[in-house]
Amino acid sequence: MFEDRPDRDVEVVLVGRSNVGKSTLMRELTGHDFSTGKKPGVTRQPNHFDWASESFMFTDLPGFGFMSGVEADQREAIKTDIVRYIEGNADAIVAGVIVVDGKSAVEIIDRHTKRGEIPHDIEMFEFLVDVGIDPIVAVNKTDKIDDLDERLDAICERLGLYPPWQQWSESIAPICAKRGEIEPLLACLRDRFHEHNRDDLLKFVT
Ligand SMILES: Nc1nc2c(ncn2[C@@H]2O[C@H](COP(=O)(O)OP(=O)(O)O)[C@@H](O)[C@H]2O)c(=O)[nH]1
Ligand SMILES: [Mg+2]
Repeated sequence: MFEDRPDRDVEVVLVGRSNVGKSTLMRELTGHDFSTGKKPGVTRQPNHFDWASESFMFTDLPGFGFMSGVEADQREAIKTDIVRYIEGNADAIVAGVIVVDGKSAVEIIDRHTKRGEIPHDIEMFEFLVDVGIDPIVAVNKTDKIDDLDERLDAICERLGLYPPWQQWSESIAPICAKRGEIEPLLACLRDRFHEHNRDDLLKFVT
């Protein structure tokens, strides 16, 4: 189980497979670089970035799914930790952001589905809904995608959200974390803060 969670009333969590750009996005959201000195994709403990004065924090949870050099049972243990963390802190979590690699997400989802497995991202989406957290899907690496609208429609379809994706702009946020183009996600976060009557926190997502 993860330890050392700062005691904060309001939290935004980032979840997603390894290498989708969570740490890069975290850097854009907080201005702090968490990747220094660490190999990408090997974070096994959450990275918290918090403001004690506001009782607010962003949390980058460890990656799930395939990671080279990590055994299957270890991956399962990380996933269990993530699920328990979100369940245990659901009251504080005002937004759960599932980060996906827009270029490969559909292919990976379909590969798992063909094998009769529930794809990790779909499972996480449904899990967040179950614990009362409306998921936001941040579709990252849009710089690598030519047919963005089609991709976003395909992602919506896999999530059970009826296309076109523009109907779901409160839940689907195309971003390019590497270039700092994250406004669609910030807009989603502003919505969630407002819904939770926390307009005082809007300054963190402008
Ligand atoms: N092309 C592209 N690459 C990105 C983007 N965001 C992150 N990356 C790259 O994806 C790789 C994994 O990023 P990282 O933030 O470590 O992913 P994490 O494992 O989910 O934390 C790195 O090489 C990043 O530079 C993006 O918007 N576009
Ligand atoms: Mg990372």
